[in-house]
Amino acid sequence: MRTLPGPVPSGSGRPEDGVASGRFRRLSRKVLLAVPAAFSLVLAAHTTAPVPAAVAAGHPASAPAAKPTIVLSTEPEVLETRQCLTELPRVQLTNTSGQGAFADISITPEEPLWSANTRVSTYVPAGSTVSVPVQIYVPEQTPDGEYDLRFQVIRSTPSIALEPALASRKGVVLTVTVASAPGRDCVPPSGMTVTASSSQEPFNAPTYAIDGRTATIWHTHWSPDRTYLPQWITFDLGGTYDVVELSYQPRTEGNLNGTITAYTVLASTDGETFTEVTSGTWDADRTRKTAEFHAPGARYIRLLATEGVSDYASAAEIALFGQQTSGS
Ligand SMILES: [Ca+2]
Repeated sequence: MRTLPGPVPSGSGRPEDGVASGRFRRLSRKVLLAVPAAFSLVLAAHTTAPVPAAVAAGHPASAPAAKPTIVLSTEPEVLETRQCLTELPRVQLTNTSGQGAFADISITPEEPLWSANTRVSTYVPAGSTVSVPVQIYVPEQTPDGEYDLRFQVIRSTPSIALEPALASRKGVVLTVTVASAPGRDCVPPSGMTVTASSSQEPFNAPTYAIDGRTATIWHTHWSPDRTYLPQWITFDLGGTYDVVELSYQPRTEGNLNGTITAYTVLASTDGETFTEVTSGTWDADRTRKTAEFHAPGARYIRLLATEGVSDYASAAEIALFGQQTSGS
């Protein structure tokens, strides 16, 4: 056990700064790694030291450095979505102290919502905010309603200051409101079959466009030889629907290759004769795109990419919306 050297930070003016300012002694890294996270928080409670007189009097120069203090928030603060969509909210970690820290954050969506990443580990520099995107998927069977998406600090190195730690153990909750739109039910991905005119098998197969994960993508063939646009991806809906909307989530990891920038949507009743129902352009970025149209009684929907980044087509997620027709 040792007392941290160095000056106390100037602080952000938050109420917790008084807690963080030099009242704690740091546990050794060895001890921190040897005890469960919850216990380390308790230990922190027993390693507090009196506030140095200089700090209490507003003269921080002679005080030890503050323990890391991490405050959680979300962006956005509330989230509205629909069934079959993948959302990418962000959890923000603000370190209000003068000491950097590694933090492990747990991500717990209320069922049936689920997340492809349930933990995030990141380094948060002193006095900084780190914003980390997470994936949330709303499955097809999700009833309309409000759901909690909870973020909690489950461990930090060094351990975080006591009172903010308790707040972090409780966590921060992002309220996710799921509300279907009239006439725009999600066409269930579980009933779909997906094919494409070109795909890089097996890792970028067409089915990765409907698996609820943005990290998995359909991508046109790129190695060892490549194909060029136009190329298509076609959804056999497994039934007959009046389809009115297609949602397109481009890949999100930073590489925009294949992001579709010009498209045509076609519909078919037999999978052989396709009729155009709309066409348009999308921006070459990672934000989710929408195409609206009216394809009554469709069994098949085809997204034809006519232009895309680097003359490829790719998709992290595609969802279709409409109403099932009688007799299908
Ligand atoms: Ca995917």
